Amino acid sequence: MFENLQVSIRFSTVLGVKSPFSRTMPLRFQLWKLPVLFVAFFLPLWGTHADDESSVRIDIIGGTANPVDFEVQNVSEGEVLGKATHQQASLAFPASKDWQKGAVTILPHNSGNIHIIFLGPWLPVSPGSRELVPEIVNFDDFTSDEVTIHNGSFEVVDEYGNPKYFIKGEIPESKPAVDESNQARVVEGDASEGRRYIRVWHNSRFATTVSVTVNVPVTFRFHYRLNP
Ligand SMILES: [Ca+2]
Repeated sequence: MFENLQVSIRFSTVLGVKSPFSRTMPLRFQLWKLPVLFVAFFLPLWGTHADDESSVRIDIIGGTANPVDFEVQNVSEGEVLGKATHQQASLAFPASKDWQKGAVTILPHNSGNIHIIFLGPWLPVSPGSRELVPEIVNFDDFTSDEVTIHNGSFEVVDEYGNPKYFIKGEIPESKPAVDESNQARVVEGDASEGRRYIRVWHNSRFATTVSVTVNVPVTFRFHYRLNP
Protein backbone atom coordinates (compact mmCIF):
# COMPACT_ATOMS: atom_id res chain seq x y z
CA MET A 1 0.00 0.00 0.00
CA PHE A 2 2.97 2.29 0.33
CA GLU A 3 3.05 2.41 -3.41
CA ASN A 4 -0.48 3.68 -3.47
CA LEU A 5 0.26 6.20 -0.78
CA GLN A 6 2.96 7.68 -2.92
CA VAL A 7 0.62 7.68 -5.87
CA SER A 8 -1.74 9.81 -3.89
CA ILE A 9 0.93 12.20 -2.69
CA ARG A 10 2.35 12.79 -6.11
CA PHE A 11 -1.08 13.15 -7.63
CA SER A 12 -1.89 15.83 -5.08
CA THR A 13 1.26 17.67 -5.95
CA VAL A 14 0.43 17.68 -9.62
CA LEU A 15 -3.10 18.82 -9.06
CA GLY A 16 -1.95 21.43 -6.59
CA VAL A 17 -0.20 23.30 -9.38
CA LYS A 18 -2.40 26.04 -10.67
CA SER A 19 -3.79 25.19 -14.02
CA PRO A 20 -3.62 27.73 -16.81
CA PHE A 21 -7.23 26.86 -17.47
CA SER A 22 -10.26 28.29 -15.79
CA ARG A 23 -10.39 27.63 -12.07
CA THR A 24 -14.13 27.47 -12.25
CA MET A 25 -14.11 24.48 -14.56
CA PRO A 26 -14.76 21.05 -13.09
CA LEU A 27 -11.63 19.18 -12.12
CA ARG A 28 -12.05 16.60 -14.84
CA PHE A 29 -11.80 19.23 -17.52
CA GLN A 30 -8.63 20.66 -16.05
CA LEU A 31 -7.21 17.16 -15.86
CA TRP A 32 -7.51 16.21 -19.46
CA LYS A 33 -6.14 19.54 -20.59
CA LEU A 34 -2.93 19.25 -18.59
CA PRO A 35 0.07 18.73 -20.87
CA VAL A 36 0.41 14.99 -20.92
CA LEU A 37 4.17 14.98 -21.14
CA PHE A 38 4.52 16.57 -17.72
CA VAL A 39 1.92 14.57 -15.90
CA ALA A 40 3.25 11.83 -13.68
CA PHE A 41 0.92 11.06 -10.85
CA PHE A 42 2.88 8.53 -8.92
CA LEU A 43 6.30 7.48 -7.81
CA PRO A 44 7.32 3.84 -7.82
CA LEU A 45 7.98 1.89 -4.69
CA TRP A 46 10.06 -1.22 -4.73
CA GLY A 47 8.18 -3.62 -2.54
CA THR A 48 8.75 -7.23 -1.67
CA HIS A 49 6.17 -8.95 -3.82
CA ALA A 50 5.22 -8.69 -7.45
CA ASP A 51 1.74 -8.62 -8.88
CA ASP A 52 0.49 -11.55 -10.91
CA GLU A 53 1.97 -11.28 -14.38
CA SER A 54 -1.31 -12.36 -15.95
CA SER A 55 -3.35 -9.54 -14.54
CA VAL A 56 -4.45 -5.98 -15.15
CA ARG A 57 -4.67 -3.34 -12.48
CA ILE A 58 -7.03 -0.52 -11.60
CA ASP A 59 -6.19 1.92 -8.84
CA ILE A 60 -8.82 4.16 -7.30
CA ILE A 61 -7.82 7.27 -5.38
CA GLY A 62 -10.26 9.37 -3.47
CA GLY A 63 -9.49 12.78 -4.90
CA THR A 64 -7.20 15.47 -3.64
CA ALA A 65 -8.48 18.85 -2.47
CA ASN A 66 -11.52 17.29 -0.82
CA PRO A 67 -10.62 13.61 -0.56
CA VAL A 68 -13.41 11.11 -0.96
CA ASP A 69 -13.51 8.30 1.56
CA PHE A 70 -14.83 5.09 0.13
CA GLU A 71 -14.89 1.36 0.63
CA VAL A 72 -14.63 -1.39 -1.96
CA GLN A 73 -17.83 -3.39 -1.79
CA ASN A 74 -17.34 -5.89 -4.58
CA VAL A 75 -14.73 -6.94 -7.10
CA SER A 76 -15.51 -9.28 -9.98
CA GLU A 77 -13.02 -12.12 -10.34
CA GLY A 78 -10.35 -9.86 -8.99
CA GLU A 79 -8.80 -8.96 -5.68
CA VAL A 80 -7.82 -5.97 -3.62
CA LEU A 81 -4.03 -5.80 -3.48
CA GLY A 82 -2.73 -5.24 0.00
CA LYS A 83 -5.15 -3.52 2.30
CA ALA A 84 -7.38 -0.86 0.83
CA THR A 85 -7.51 2.32 2.85
CA HIS A 86 -10.47 4.62 3.15
CA GLN A 87 -9.18 6.80 0.30
CA GLN A 88 -7.40 4.42 -2.05
CA ALA A 89 -7.52 0.91 -3.39
CA SER A 90 -5.44 -1.09 -5.83
CA LEU A 91 -7.27 -3.87 -7.64
CA ALA A 92 -5.98 -6.75 -9.74
CA PHE A 93 -8.00 -8.73 -12.24
CA PRO A 94 -6.83 -12.04 -13.72
CA ALA A 95 -6.41 -11.67 -17.46
CA SER A 96 -5.80 -13.61 -20.64
CA LYS A 97 -5.32 -12.43 -24.21
CA ASP A 98 -9.07 -12.49 -24.77
CA TRP A 99 -11.30 -9.60 -23.83
CA GLN A 100 -13.24 -10.20 -20.66
CA LYS A 101 -15.46 -8.16 -18.37
CA GLY A 102 -14.49 -6.79 -15.00
CA ALA A 103 -16.29 -4.72 -12.42
CA VAL A 104 -15.70 -3.03 -9.11
CA THR A 105 -18.27 -1.48 -6.79
CA ILE A 106 -17.37 1.21 -4.30
CA LEU A 107 -19.41 3.01 -1.67
CA PRO A 108 -18.42 6.69 -1.27
CA HIS A 109 -18.65 8.03 2.27
CA ASN A 110 -18.68 11.59 1.04
CA SER A 111 -19.26 13.39 -2.24
CA GLY A 112 -16.47 14.56 -4.52
CA ASN A 113 -14.09 13.46 -7.23
CA ILE A 114 -12.23 10.18 -7.44
CA HIS A 115 -9.48 9.21 -9.83
CA ILE A 116 -9.51 5.90 -11.68
CA ILE A 117 -6.13 4.77 -12.97
CA PHE A 118 -5.72 2.06 -15.61
CA LEU A 119 -2.38 0.27 -15.53
CA GLY A 120 -0.63 -3.07 -15.74
CA PRO A 121 0.89 -5.26 -13.03
CA TRP A 122 4.00 -4.30 -11.07
CA LEU A 123 6.59 -6.88 -12.07
CA PRO A 124 10.22 -6.34 -10.98
CA VAL A 125 12.65 -8.36 -13.08
CA SER A 126 14.08 -9.61 -9.78
CA PRO A 127 13.25 -8.96 -6.11
CA GLY A 128 14.16 -5.40 -5.15
CA SER A 129 14.92 -4.35 -8.70
CA ARG A 130 13.71 -1.04 -10.07
CA GLU A 131 13.56 -2.54 -13.51
CA LEU A 132 10.18 -3.92 -14.44
CA VAL A 133 8.88 -6.39 -16.95
CA PRO A 134 6.75 -4.10 -19.14
CA GLU A 135 3.59 -6.20 -19.18
CA ILE A 136 1.27 -4.29 -21.49
CA VAL A 137 -2.46 -4.65 -20.98
CA ASN A 138 -5.58 -3.32 -22.69
CA PHE A 139 -8.77 -1.67 -21.46
CA ASP A 140 -11.96 -0.68 -23.25
CA ASP A 141 -15.63 0.06 -22.62
CA PHE A 142 -15.31 1.69 -19.18
CA THR A 143 -18.88 2.41 -18.05
CA SER A 144 -21.08 3.00 -15.05
CA ASP A 145 -24.83 3.27 -14.64
CA GLU A 146 -24.52 5.52 -11.63
CA VAL A 147 -22.03 8.21 -12.63
CA THR A 148 -21.03 10.04 -15.79
CA ILE A 149 -17.94 8.72 -17.54
CA HIS A 150 -16.58 10.64 -20.48
CA ASN A 151 -15.10 8.76 -23.43
CA GLY A 152 -14.96 5.42 -21.60
CA SER A 153 -14.72 3.60 -24.92
CA PHE A 154 -11.63 5.67 -25.83
CA GLU A 155 -13.06 6.49 -29.24
CA VAL A 156 -12.31 10.24 -29.05
CA VAL A 157 -8.66 11.27 -29.10
CA ASP A 158 -7.02 14.66 -28.65
CA GLU A 159 -4.32 16.33 -30.73
CA TYR A 160 -1.67 14.18 -29.02
CA GLY A 161 -3.51 10.99 -29.91
CA ASN A 162 -4.47 10.40 -26.29
CA PRO A 163 -8.02 9.66 -25.16
CA LYS A 164 -9.99 12.79 -24.32
CA TYR A 165 -10.92 13.21 -20.67
CA PHE A 166 -7.97 11.04 -19.63
CA ILE A 167 -4.47 12.03 -18.58
CA LYS A 168 -1.32 10.08 -19.16
CA GLY A 169 1.05 9.38 -16.29
CA GLU A 170 4.56 8.02 -16.58
CA ILE A 171 7.13 7.02 -13.99
CA PRO A 172 10.17 9.32 -14.00
CA GLU A 173 13.35 7.42 -14.89
CA SER A 174 11.34 4.35 -15.71
CA LYS A 175 13.24 1.13 -16.24
CA PRO A 176 12.86 0.15 -18.97
CA ALA A 177 12.44 3.64 -20.40
CA VAL A 178 9.03 4.65 -21.65
CA ASP A 179 9.30 4.96 -25.41
CA GLU A 180 7.29 4.39 -28.55
CA SER A 181 7.36 0.63 -28.01
CA ASN A 182 5.61 0.68 -24.65
CA GLN A 183 4.05 4.11 -24.18
CA ALA A 184 0.42 4.24 -23.07
CA ARG A 185 -1.67 5.07 -26.09
CA VAL A 186 -4.88 4.53 -27.95
CA VAL A 187 -4.88 1.58 -30.31
CA GLU A 188 -7.17 1.18 -33.26
CA GLY A 189 -8.33 -2.24 -34.29
CA ASP A 190 -9.50 -5.24 -32.33
CA ALA A 191 -11.46 -3.25 -29.76
CA SER A 192 -13.96 -4.71 -27.34
CA GLU A 193 -16.37 -1.88 -28.14
CA GLY A 194 -16.19 0.49 -31.10
CA ARG A 195 -12.87 0.87 -32.92
CA ARG A 196 -10.41 1.98 -30.26
CA TYR A 197 -9.06 0.90 -26.89
CA ILE A 198 -6.07 1.77 -24.70
CA ARG A 199 -2.88 -0.08 -23.99
CA VAL A 200 -1.00 0.68 -20.77
CA TRP A 201 1.55 -0.86 -18.43
CA HIS A 202 2.66 -0.13 -14.91
CA ASN A 203 4.95 2.75 -15.76
CA SER A 204 2.82 4.39 -18.45
CA ARG A 205 -0.90 4.60 -17.73
CA PHE A 206 -4.06 6.63 -18.18
CA ALA A 207 -6.34 8.09 -15.52
CA THR A 208 -9.69 9.78 -15.48
CA THR A 209 -11.79 11.53 -12.86
CA VAL A 210 -15.42 10.97 -11.96
CA SER A 211 -17.76 12.65 -9.51
CA VAL A 212 -19.41 10.47 -6.90
CA THR A 213 -22.16 11.10 -4.36
CA VAL A 214 -22.18 10.22 -0.69
CA ASN A 215 -23.80 6.85 0.10
CA VAL A 216 -24.58 6.10 -3.55
CA PRO A 217 -22.78 2.87 -4.50
CA VAL A 218 -21.05 3.05 -7.88
CA THR A 219 -20.22 0.07 -10.04
CA PHE A 220 -17.54 0.56 -12.66
CA ARG A 221 -17.52 -1.92 -15.52
CA PHE A 222 -14.81 -2.41 -18.09
CA HIS A 223 -13.31 -4.83 -20.55
CA TYR A 224 -9.69 -5.85 -20.32
CA ARG A 225 -7.09 -8.29 -21.60
CA LEU A 226 -3.36 -8.84 -21.83
CA ASN A 227 -1.91 -7.15 -24.90
CA PRO A 228 -2.14 -9.77 -27.67
CA1 LIG B 1 -13.62 1.38 -27.68
